[in-house]
Amino acid sequence: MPRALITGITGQDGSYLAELLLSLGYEVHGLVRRVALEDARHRLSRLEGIRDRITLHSGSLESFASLYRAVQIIQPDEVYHLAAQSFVSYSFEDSFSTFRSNIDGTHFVLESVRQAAPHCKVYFAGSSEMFGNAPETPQNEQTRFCPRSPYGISKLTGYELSRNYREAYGMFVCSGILFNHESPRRGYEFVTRKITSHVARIKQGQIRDLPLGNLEARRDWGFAGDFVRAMHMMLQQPTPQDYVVATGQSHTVQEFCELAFSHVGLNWENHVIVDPNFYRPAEVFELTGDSTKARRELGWQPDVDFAGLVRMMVDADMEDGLRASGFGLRRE
Ligand code: NAP
Ligand code: F7E
Repeated sequence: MPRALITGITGQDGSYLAELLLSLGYEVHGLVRRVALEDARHRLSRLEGIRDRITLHSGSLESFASLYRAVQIIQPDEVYHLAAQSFVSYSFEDSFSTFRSNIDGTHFVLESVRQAAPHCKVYFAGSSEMFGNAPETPQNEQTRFCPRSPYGISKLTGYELSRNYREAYGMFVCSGILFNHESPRRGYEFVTRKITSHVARIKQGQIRDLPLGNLEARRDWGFAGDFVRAMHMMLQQPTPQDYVVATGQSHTVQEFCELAFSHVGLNWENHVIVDPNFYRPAEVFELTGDSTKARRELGWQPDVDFAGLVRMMVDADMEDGLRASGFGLRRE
């Protein structure tokens, strides 16, 4: 039975990946911050359905000792390094802690594997934010990186560290350059979940408005459940390589709003307010991925399209709202 360690298992991608690996017969271990174990109901909520089938180890990206210990004890065949300070906006507020978590944390994971389990394969969660305002559209593995945020810089450094460990020590390390992927498990601070959770609360009469920043920003949004399949596929290849993973279709924040509001019979223009507080000091205006290599070499393709994603997220938030207000219980 193959053994996997997932850092960031409590996050959106970590939870989907853990489910995928369990379904493939893996023994799944996850690294979690100690506080998560103290407040399991809240902090492990995304793992609710699989909690008794995975083993959690406490540790943090700030501590080499905790990462080394986890790798040494578990002796994994595959490490999926997903843990990170992942919110771009916050990286402008505190670039220092973002760099510490995302750069040092990645370095610690790679060095732990090198020292304690050198034959283990490693997946690094790279990001389309490494492209920034790229000189060409769509972006592929050859496109020049030009990050526009401390987050993007931290991911680019993690990507370079991963490449260096692969080249210097012959380790099997792959970076996925993943474009935005969303789901009903997305954090509420990201724009898609902010929109769908507000749409549900507006529809249910709890609030009236949705304050947003740049409505013209364009992103290539896919479904997280589709994207974690690509992470696993990368580590099953004969040689370690880096891959862009994306749907190839991009939409503006406004288009996301239009679809989300209209799905529940509302007009977005009656509710969305542009609030400059949500603008970023440096914006990435457009990202669209060319995942030809992943499709050709991994056989990967997404199952959920943009409209399907928006409907899935709005429906889930509507259901959550009804359950919280007791309607769901009354209906049953
Ligand atoms: P997420 O939901 O924000 O999850 C982040 C995970 O990292 C959480 O489990 C979090 O644990 C953990 N973490 C954060 N700081 C930590 C620390 N100091 N020590 C230990 N654990 C820490 O992110 P996601 O959307 O699943 O994304 C997964 C990875 O892919 C991230 O590296 C992200 O940067 C990258 N990525 C995401 C996207 C996307 O569109 N989703 C696209 C490209 C790349 P807590 O629960 O304790 O906070
Ligand atoms: O912003 C604009 C905002 O925060 C998307 C992370 O998973 O994907 C994610 O990063 C766009 C930006 O995601 C609001 O300015 C407008 O242009 O949902 P987001 P992100 O910054 O693209 C990449 C690939 C990652 O790797 C990251 O980890 O939407 N926008 N108004 C807004 N964004 C937010 N959050 N809130 C607003 O009110």
